[in-house]
Amino acid sequence: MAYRDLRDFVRKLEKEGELTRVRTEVDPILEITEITQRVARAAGRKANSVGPALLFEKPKGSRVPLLVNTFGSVRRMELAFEVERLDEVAERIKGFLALESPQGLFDKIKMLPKLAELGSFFPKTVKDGDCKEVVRTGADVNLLGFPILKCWPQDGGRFITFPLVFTRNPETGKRNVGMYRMQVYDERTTGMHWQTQKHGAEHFRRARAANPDGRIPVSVAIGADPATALAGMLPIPPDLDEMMFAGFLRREPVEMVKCETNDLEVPANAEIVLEGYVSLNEMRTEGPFGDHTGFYSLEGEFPVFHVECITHRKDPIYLTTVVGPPPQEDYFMGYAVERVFLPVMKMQYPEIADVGMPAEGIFHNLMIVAIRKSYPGHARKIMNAIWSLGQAMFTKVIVVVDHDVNVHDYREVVWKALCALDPERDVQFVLGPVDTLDHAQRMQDYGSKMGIDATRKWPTEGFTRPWPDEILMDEATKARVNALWKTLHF
Ligand SMILES: Cc1cc2nc3c(=O)[nH]c(=O)nc-3n(C[C@H](O)[C@H](O)[C@H](O)COP(=O)(O)O)c2cc1C
Ligand SMILES: [Mn+2]
Repeated sequence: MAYRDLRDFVRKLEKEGELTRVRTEVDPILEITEITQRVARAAGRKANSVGPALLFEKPKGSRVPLLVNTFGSVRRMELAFEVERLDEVAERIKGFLALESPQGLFDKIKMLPKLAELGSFFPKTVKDGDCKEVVRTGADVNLLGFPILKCWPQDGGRFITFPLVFTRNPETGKRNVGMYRMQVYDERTTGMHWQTQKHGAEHFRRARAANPDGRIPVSVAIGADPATALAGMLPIPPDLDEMMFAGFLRREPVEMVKCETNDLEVPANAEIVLEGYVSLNEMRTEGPFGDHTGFYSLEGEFPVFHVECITHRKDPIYLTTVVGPPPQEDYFMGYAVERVFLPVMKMQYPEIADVGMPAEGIFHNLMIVAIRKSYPGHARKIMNAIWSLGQAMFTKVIVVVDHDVNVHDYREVVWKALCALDPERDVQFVLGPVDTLDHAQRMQDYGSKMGIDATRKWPTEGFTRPWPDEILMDEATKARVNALWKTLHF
């Protein structure tokens, strides 16, 4: 059974010993961040987590409890998707992808139950929802009633860090949901930090081209059942509905309810909903913000979100996350995405054996790709493929290794990749779109990327010297020493 809502997941985490309640009053201004950092350090790296989920029951200045670190471990990501291993989600996706192009009648018949199942994941519109237990309009609209974090000392203000931002493509009417941070300017105004290449920004640009002085309706849901809450960060193609994908993940449709003051729909089980609009002719300075790069993202000009109505549950939980020097909670969200979408990558590029993205590579800075190389230049073909694959376009450094390198063992990667290099020959630079948050590039959103071909080089690639074997002991010697081992008293 899918989680009904966020509190249902909180109950599950508590039962599994994955959640700690903090009953002392703590300030959402900086203090909660410092506590999450200390909890993460105490957990250490070995536990594959940044410590337990934390429910702050008494954030200073608000009556609303705050939930953070919710998804900060591999185990909690598995609990969120209700699987034993993340690979199970990947297997399910593979099952659906394999449906493509049936070969004959038998294949077509076999497809039907799967297609019916797929249909059953579509979001369902309902008349009412718990997110509307309290409806606030007019003077009653006040964001400052929620325990919104100021995360780091140089942050430009308080930021809503775990929102689901709902917009519609003004041309196709298709829904998008993105997780874009929102700086709180005052009781009813925030920034809207959708980065240039993201779908919300594209909706904004298309609407502005048609009507430069108009506005677009925007609604924001905060806190929902885990699959729905996480859907905003999924790197899926434009016009593919994140709410459909959430339904797929939770194996039950997401129930959507129409907003009070605009025509958008939001998850009925949300904890808090902000309804309003973004003006197409208004930009405002946003930032700085202590970001997931471990550095501050500097001030920039971004659109402004005006809140006209707030609805929430009687006793809402405010869901948030802290980003900062890696690893933080978001590393585990990214890791789950990497595992879940690997089969999609492999479907298109079967030569890909595995992909590894170290936490310190902050998603976009480093991708290690192992391939089963089968023709000259194959490693470079894969680099170009990755730079053209959705948000993987941002990957600053791609290291391509042979399939027998374990991409998750970074020591092995450093050792073998560096041994395989003739740097001048094996490094490829390209220009193209880069991550908005990349502060080292010559300009925002546009710059360079690097691919390293760290595969064994072939004669057909112009390498005519012999390539040495890796040192490995022979089996016969190992067997003889196995027999001797106990007598050696090590
Ligand atoms: C914790 C966290 C914070 C994020 N903040 C932002 C942000 O402020 N702006 C942004 O454009 N993307 C942000 N992202 C990444 C987007 O959520 C992600 O790229 C998503 O796929 C965007 O949705 P879209 O493809 O529908 O535009 C964040 C992701 C996470 C996990
Ligand atoms: Mn999208």
